[in-house]
Amino acid sequence: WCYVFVLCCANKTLKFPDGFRFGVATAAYQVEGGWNASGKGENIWDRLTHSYPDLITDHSTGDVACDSYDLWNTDIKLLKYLNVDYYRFSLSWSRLLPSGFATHVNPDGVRYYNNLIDGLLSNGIAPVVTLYHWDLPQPLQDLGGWTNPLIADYFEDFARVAFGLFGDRVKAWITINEPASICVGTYENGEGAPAYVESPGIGLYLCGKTILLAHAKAYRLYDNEFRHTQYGIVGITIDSIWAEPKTNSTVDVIAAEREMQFGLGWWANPIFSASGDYPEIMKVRIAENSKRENFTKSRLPALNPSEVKLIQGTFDFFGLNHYHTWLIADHEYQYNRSSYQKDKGTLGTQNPDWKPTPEIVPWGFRKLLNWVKTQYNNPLVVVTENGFGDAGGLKDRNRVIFLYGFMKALLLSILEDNCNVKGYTVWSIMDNMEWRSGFTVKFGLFDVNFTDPRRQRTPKASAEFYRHVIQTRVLPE
Ligand code: BGP
Repeated sequence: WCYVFVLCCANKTLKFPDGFRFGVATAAYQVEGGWNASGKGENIWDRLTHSYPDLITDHSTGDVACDSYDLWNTDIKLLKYLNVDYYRFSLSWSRLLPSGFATHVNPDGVRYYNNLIDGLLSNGIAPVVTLYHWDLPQPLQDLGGWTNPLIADYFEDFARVAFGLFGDRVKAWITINEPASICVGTYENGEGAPAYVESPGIGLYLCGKTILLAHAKAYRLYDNEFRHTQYGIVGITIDSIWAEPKTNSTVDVIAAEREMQFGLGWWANPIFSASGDYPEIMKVRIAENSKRENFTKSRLPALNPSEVKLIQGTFDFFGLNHYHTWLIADHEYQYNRSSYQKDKGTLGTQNPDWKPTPEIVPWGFRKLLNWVKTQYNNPLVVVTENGFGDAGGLKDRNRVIFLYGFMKALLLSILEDNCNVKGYTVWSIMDNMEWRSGFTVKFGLFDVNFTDPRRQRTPKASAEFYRHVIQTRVLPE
């Protein structure tokens, strides 16, 4: 409460521009539960948590999670309490299309999302819908997942079903959440499902091309078949750290820029830049390494001119997820195998001296927003995720410090740097199933009691803080 007090009594404030929007986010697998309810098919996170429990920190699953499958109405009450402008959630592909293919649509899945969407709208909250937030139907993984280019076509089929069913009421769509987490996480680090890495340095780039094509196909589909009747907007959400050079040596400064290009430019360059292709530095370095490793062709699959044409310009906004700043140094890896790390040639560390924790670096966020502005001609940016993870508790002081700092950085980027940022989304409205960390890491504005069958939700200090910011639309200077 003292934070709210500070806000009320501050005599100098910074005001968010008119029309600026505030929201919160979740993802289907992390909150819904109902993993096999009413016709839902199996997805890769169901498979991973059931078959390899040791890979999840607390051996938990998302079988029930926050039980939003049953408690969606309670969630709407929380959203109403915060008074957010919009709620960003994702569709469970296998709840709608149990086999992954559009051959059969599950009526109970449709009913579930219709209830949620209608409930939001009748409470004045706009639905912002992510089509894909990491829960690929298992049958598609069995075909190679995102390394198989055909998945882009099945994704397009899924998008057609979603636009057709919900597009009369959903006016903002995010095709794919965090391509880097999907491709690097799955096919390079094994952090994501299915948690095995077959071909480091190879699979992730195949995945990357499929993701770019999948996004572009869904965007073009909306343009060709839905935009003229539905009048919505479609974008992709890209995650990025801010890469701060570890020292001011030329090699570290170049390495930090390379880190940005390999992390964010990989996706944003083909979609948002005039070149319509991968960043030059990626093309050059991967081609050189591939040659040394006796490949005839670069491990980075080329985008041919018709693919460039398909992908380029497929955005109505730039969805940006941001959490951390890293100090980046130039680094040469001595592996004798292919590797993304070796291709990138960088080493990241966090600075233990950053206070109150190395995770809270608002100035990095401001630099990132400026970098996006400069690189991609000041696109309309919606921050689709930003938040702080801790071990839990209702007095979440560090989360309040985090949110205050990052919102202020964002606001200054608008007011002083002319960045075109129109929305801010907190990850997450409530504690949820944090992937491989299970329920050990909490990101919520609301606490969820996971031992209570009713999954009681309780506001934390950060919920009161965010609510107050939304109400007043100002921050103290
Ligand atoms: C994002 C995901 C969210 C959530 C969040 C947690 O990358 O889209 O689903 O898991 O990360 O943040 P962190 O990356 O700090 O673990």
